[in-house]
Amino acid sequence: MQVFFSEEHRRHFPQAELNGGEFVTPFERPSRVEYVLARLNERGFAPPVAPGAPDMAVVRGLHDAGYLEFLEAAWDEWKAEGFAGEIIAASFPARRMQIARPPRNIDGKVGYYALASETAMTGGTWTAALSSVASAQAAQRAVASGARAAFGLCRPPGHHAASDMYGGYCFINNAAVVAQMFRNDGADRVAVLDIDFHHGNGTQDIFFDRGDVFFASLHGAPEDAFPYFLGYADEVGIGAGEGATVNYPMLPGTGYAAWAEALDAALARIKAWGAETLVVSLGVDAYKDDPISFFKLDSPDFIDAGRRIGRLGLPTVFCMEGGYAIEAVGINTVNVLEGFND
Ligand code: SP5
Ligand code: ZN
Repeated sequence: MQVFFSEEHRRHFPQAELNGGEFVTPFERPSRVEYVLARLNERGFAPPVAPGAPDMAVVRGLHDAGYLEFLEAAWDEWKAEGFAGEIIAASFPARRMQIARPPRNIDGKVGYYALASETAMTGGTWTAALSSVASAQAAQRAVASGARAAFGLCRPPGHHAASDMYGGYCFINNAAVVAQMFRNDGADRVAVLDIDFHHGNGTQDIFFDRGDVFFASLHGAPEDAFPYFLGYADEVGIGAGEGATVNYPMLPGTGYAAWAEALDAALARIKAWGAETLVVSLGVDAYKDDPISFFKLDSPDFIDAGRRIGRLGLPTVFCMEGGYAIEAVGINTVNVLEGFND
């Protein structure tokens, strides 16, 4: 399986994440991918290939124009305002406030476009986000050209990013872009399977009213887990999208038996729906020692999960999402890919 990866991810390395009222070193850090690269190499995968420039037409098709302009200019505007720190959202349009009017002031714009304040941006964030989606796109092209599967080792991740919102460490929705590219290439029905511990709120939101892209997510129940405000089982899509979204929220302490049952249910739904191609949002934060999550999967479970996904028999693009137990991230990620290859 070909792996696509850009060194440009390093340009995104904020020093701060707001966690429990303290600033900590972000859980989503550059070293995460070093462990994945090391394990891929150890376990016989071919060296990763650097992607070319991103295809911005697809990105612009899914993301709001004002949002993309904001991401590109945010750092310059933040500096011009005289702020000394990293970009961190502080003021949000909450209930009954204006959501149709982005403010002019950069501090206001940051809050307008953020869905959470834990994710800081710096001068290199936009470049890194573009390189991340470029890796996803290169993986899609490999599969569109006939490969059974490919892996976009994306960093920063993407599944929390909606058309016009960043947060949860995500800026551009890589998996959504891949799904759209398969549609543009002529696939009538594309499925996104999100196995990251966190609900893929951005992906769900982008495709919620569409009947051509199926979205299935296994995640920590919103009552208990970030992003808190989406991911309930009764969210099933709307309009043409009704029935093309399925959520499997699970409680703290969930182990592999229950998780695998949800995975099988999700895969059965994807199959019954008639998906022609599959995009996997591959987070490995369902791991038992993940520092910000509460499922109890062990490393061998990820091999089994990969096998089950592989048995669907669909052309598949994997996009890296979360996973913060740094050393195990490599093992668990490669376990999924190897299980899939079995
Ligand atoms: C891509 C991805 O996995 N994003 C996850 C973003 C989660 N950010 C907020 C997490 C807050 C968790 N706080 C729990 C601390 C437990 N020590
Ligand atoms: Zn996650």
